[in-house]
Amino acid sequence: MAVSEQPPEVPEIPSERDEVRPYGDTRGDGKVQMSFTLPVPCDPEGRAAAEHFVEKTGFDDPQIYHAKDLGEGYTFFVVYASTDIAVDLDALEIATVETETMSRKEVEAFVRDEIGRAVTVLGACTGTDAHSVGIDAIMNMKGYDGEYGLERYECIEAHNLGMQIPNDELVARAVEEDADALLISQVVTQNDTHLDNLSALIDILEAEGIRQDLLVVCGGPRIDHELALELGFDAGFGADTTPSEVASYIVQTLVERELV
Ligand code: B12
Repeated sequence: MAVSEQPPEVPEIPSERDEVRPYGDTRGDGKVQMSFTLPVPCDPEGRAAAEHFVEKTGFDDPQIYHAKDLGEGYTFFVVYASTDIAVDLDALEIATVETETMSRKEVEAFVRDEIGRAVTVLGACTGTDAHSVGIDAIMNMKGYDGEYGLERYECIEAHNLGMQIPNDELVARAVEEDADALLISQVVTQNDTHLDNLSALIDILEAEGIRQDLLVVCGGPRIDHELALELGFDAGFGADTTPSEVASYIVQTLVERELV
């Protein structure tokens, strides 16, 4: 049999920015894997309920790949399904922090040249939230993801107040230390406690008449810049933020807004 010299036919790959769909087996097939728990027993009726639920949410062709009986009449499902819905990347309007990220040494040189004194930064995980690992990652000497935290920066006087810090205590410390920037971490979002807590902080700063005198930045895995702006913060940082991104934002914005 003669060997064909023609290369094998490659299916056309949709690459348009307005046709972005989930990828499963082939580009653009719209396959999605989802997981959820239903208050149903792990039996044929329960499985049918899971498939029906997925169809009602608008997905086609649900296929249950995993069903785990959790006991007490509850079942955990992993379901594969598909959708025709596509995202148009050009239509997205995204609020992002736009300062250029500098290295620690560059931040230190910037502060030396443009500010001429150390910048005071207070950080805390506030309210009832006890997840201190995020704020520690940004502030602690030992840092995060191969970078040192703000405590290591010679040009930053960093005070990490820790977890479960009441808003009014943080504000009192901010006044006492004459802080240039506050860093607030919120990880727990159950019952929207983070929204209430973050808004309450802005209210206190406004009531004290100091909101405009300093930068107020929040962060956490479910925080983004857009949400932060809506809540009256100057900036918001989400998952995988690094200390240098935060330090760069603080020092450049302090200069830009003539706060130092
Ligand atoms: C460790 C942990 C705990 C530890 C916390 C220990 C500690 N000292 O921090 C303990 C055991 C105490 C705990 C308790 C609870 N936890 Co917990 N916990 C976690 C876990 C496993 C990891 C969190 C973590 O350390 N991430 C690593 C850090 C580095 O990531 P990060 O926080 O996102 O931080 C980064 C960015 O977000 C950003 N960032 C964070 N903060 C800030 C701030 C600023 C200013 C900036 C710029 C950036 C920034 O920078 C960081 C570095 O990139 C998560 C699940 C998970 N895998 O995420 C659950 C999780 C956060 N916990 C959860 C829950 C529900 C609880 C409890 C309510 C459980 C309970 N029923 O008791 C309690 C609440 C206690 C309380 N009062 O807050 C839920 C939260 C659900 C929600 N959306 O609200 C999660 C998501 C688990 C889950 N899937 O249900 N928890």
